[in-house]
Amino acid sequence: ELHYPQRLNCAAELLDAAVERGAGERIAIIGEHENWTYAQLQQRVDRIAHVLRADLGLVTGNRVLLRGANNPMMAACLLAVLKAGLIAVPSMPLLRARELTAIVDKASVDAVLCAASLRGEIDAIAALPRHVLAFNDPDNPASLEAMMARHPVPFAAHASAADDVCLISFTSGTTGIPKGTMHFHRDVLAICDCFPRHTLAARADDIFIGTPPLAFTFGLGGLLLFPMRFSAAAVLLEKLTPDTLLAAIEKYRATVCFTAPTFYRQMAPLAANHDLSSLTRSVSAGEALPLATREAWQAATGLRMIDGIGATELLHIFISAAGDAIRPGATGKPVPGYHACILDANGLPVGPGVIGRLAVKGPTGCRYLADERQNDYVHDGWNLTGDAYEMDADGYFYYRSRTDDMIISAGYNIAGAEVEEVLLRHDAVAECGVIGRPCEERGQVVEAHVVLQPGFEPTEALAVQLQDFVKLQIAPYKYPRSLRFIDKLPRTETGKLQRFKLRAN
Ligand code: 3UK
Repeated sequence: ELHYPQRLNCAAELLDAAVERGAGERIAIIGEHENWTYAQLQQRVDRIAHVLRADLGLVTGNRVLLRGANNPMMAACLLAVLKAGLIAVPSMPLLRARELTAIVDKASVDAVLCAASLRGEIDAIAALPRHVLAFNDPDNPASLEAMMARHPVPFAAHASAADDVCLISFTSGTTGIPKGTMHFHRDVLAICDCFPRHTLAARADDIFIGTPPLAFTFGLGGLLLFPMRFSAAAVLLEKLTPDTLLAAIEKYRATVCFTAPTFYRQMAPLAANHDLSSLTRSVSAGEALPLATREAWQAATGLRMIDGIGATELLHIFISAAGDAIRPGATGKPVPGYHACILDANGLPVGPGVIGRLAVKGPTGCRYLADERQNDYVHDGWNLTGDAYEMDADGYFYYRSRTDDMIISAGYNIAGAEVEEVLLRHDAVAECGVIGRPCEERGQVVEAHVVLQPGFEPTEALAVQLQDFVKLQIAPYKYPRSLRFIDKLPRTETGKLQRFKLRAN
């Protein structure tokens, strides 16, 4: 059970508290061009908070859209919005004017803080909010930096209530339409006091690194909130690739890495070129972690990966396992603080070995903006995820598929992830996505979309070889009767496969 005071400002609790406990001179943020100590970060945050309140005249509860890649100023802006008692609405860097317009409208945005390099799509919004300020733009006299220079420190944190909304986060839109979820000040602290405290055992000498954008709660937690809660350091870099992430782990001697399974899959064969001896924990989330990827990363680095399922609705990871508790193939057990169970179609709990819908209860939970799916998603404090899961007799949870991705072919239930897992073990396969293609005779047929490793040709013979490969390893009715070669899988900015796009192909 977590208990927080009724008056609680999460940014003050993370940042000011770190300085007060003596972390002021420790490095908080490591950027491409600069490092900031906790005291330096606090000064920036306080000046930005003054700009928001004094210059823009924003008042408690106003909503501020944030747009920027992972860099120190983006982090400072986020914290300043929270500290000033405003509501942060982070947006993914690759979004276009059309999608931003929908977010500005849906979240009733009052002001925008935008990295100068990403300003174009903001200016293309027809009904722009009253205030738009650019940052990372030091030479522009109208920039946020110029305005900051005119303000003193400190800024007294707004005395928020623990259950004031401070964050509106949009889901990745794996199924097409992003949904807004609202979170309280206490939720922001609660995620810091669950997964990183108990599963990661985060410490002050940790250096966090990874790819998820701060606009995605996976990145917001892993690359900003968690490190601050433990007086640790965060490396914030833009535009990482598997190669540059490996180089950055080596350069900054990072200890904890957060990224998606595809990144680990691509990094594994390159790992031998780098000294990764500093790394002690590698966290995979966002999508199911195939066993083949876990094994490849472990063979390359000696590290046992920490898989964890999280969701924007719940803010961060709620089922996971680390160290000796890891059971390959399973996501893990509920993170201390959370409870999970599996429900049948009638909403009743099922026992071990039965696939059903995953339900989760804990200190964080979903309130949808505009009530969109509230009643479908939350029953009695239990959040119903869109995931089909199975439990074993020891209480480990195994991912099977998204509930709406379960393939039903000739009466059989087939989880695409299981077929993908087998295909990924074939030397010719770099990446793959398996879907159900509607078919008159069988209802659906299993269809694999395969990206080949360099050096392999997309021939009919190879397709047959891959189909036979699957038939030999799992029940033959699961093999992909249809197999297509493609150059690249469609993914969201958060690294998730967009199966709906494969289905539309
Ligand atoms: C899927 C996983 C299997 C699952 C997220 C960590 O992904 C995050 O949030 P989203 O709202 O998506 C949630 C959905 O993604 N998923 C995530 N992790 C796993 N499936 N194994 C996993 N390890 O379908 C879930 O319902 O974009 C992840 C932290 C914060 C997050 N927001």
